Amino acid sequence: MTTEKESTPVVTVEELGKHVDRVVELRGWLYNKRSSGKIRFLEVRDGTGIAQAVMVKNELPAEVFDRYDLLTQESSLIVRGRVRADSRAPGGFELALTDIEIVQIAHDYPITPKEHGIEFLMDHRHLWLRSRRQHAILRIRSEVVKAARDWLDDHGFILIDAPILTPNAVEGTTTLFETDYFGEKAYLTQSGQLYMEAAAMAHGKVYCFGPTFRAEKSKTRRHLTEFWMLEPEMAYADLEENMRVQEELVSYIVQRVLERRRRELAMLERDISKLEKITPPFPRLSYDEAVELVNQAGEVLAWGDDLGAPHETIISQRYEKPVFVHRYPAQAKAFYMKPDPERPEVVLCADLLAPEGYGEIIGGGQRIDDYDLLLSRLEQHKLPVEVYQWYLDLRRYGSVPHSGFGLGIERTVAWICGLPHVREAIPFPRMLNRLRP
Ligand code: NSS
Repeated sequence: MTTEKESTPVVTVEELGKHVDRVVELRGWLYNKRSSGKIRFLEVRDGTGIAQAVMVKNELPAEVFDRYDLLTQESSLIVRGRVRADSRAPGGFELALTDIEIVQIAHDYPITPKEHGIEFLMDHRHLWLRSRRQHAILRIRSEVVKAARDWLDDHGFILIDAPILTPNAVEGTTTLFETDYFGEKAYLTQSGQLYMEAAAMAHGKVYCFGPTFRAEKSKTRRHLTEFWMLEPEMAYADLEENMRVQEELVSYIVQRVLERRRRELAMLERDISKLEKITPPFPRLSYDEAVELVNQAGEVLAWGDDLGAPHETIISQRYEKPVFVHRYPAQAKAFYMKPDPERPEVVLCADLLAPEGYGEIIGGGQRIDDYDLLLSRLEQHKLPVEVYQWYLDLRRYGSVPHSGFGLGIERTVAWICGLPHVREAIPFPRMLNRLRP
């Protein structure tokens, strides 16, 4: 004989709609509870969502009804009950409860429904992840990564993993995390780019996706010391082609989130109409035009300097779509950027600035393909040429024009979710003053 307990199907909150009028089992945690005398409500979360379970006093054995009193916030529990469609219930379905099993009682869960300060919440990040907003953000992050990878996989790009430990600096030497590698100096990678250039010469179109590290000593809403980057690289592609790929990719990511994570965007009260406008093509602004625009807006920016956060904010607030700023002065950019043959003082690069004041989410451009020029740039930047010999080989053996870019996942997620700071766009942020939890 099978008992009711054994025969009850285990379902998720997300699937409740498929089981209307059937008795099902949910396994999860108590998010909240409230009582109005003979009717009691449990908000049960199971990872896929939160469902309301209704307990009615004279429909339940007293010992089941009384378990309500024992349940505290975040206690783990298994509930069984009949699924009902109810337009008043969050999600449209609720459970008419028939049984509760308590798995563990949680005592004094530190994150209560009252307001907490950001440092307190960050100290409890391992628990804060369970909260509604954080839950929505990380589901959107997961969709952003999946969408980006799907687009690249469907457009002929091959995933090639870059190493984390490396002797090579990519983006300047001031933000390197140094470590000892059996007596040799090694760094945590700042970018997989150089390795992707090698891989592009083997596979044509490639990308890597992984964590990258920069010892950023400034506290801003855009900087982490560990962040995830998606880095496509293409042989025989110029700056123009590079920008076309970016606008297609970014538009696809945004539209996929709109399609598959609408509930989460609503939870975050994101203005969907702003995201619906993200379609190709994106406007293009030369660095020279950007300098003019910034100075007209009353900020000071001298020709030759890189754009800072306030400058990016001014530019990105002018447009409803992400905007490319291209052809920066060589002096403001990394050693590997190819000079514009028509104007060698600028390089064939472009940053993509997200709208609504978000600023840079992508940096990229065409790479130097000439051996002598690359060597002289390495020397000018005082980089140790011997550890770049392998990279120079790419210009010795079948060098071709090639381009690529790096899309910062956290900045992209922060923009799509409408977050004020990148720290909520990554599960466990690492920043100047935060290594824990
Ligand atoms: O420094 S980048 O502009 N470019 C590169 O690293 C190239 N080597 C990428 C390439 O061409 N393959 O960084 C790229 C993006 C940038 O636009 C941001 O979105 C993100 O990486 N980024 C960061 N996100 C969070 N925190 C920090 N500190 C950070 N630095 C860059």
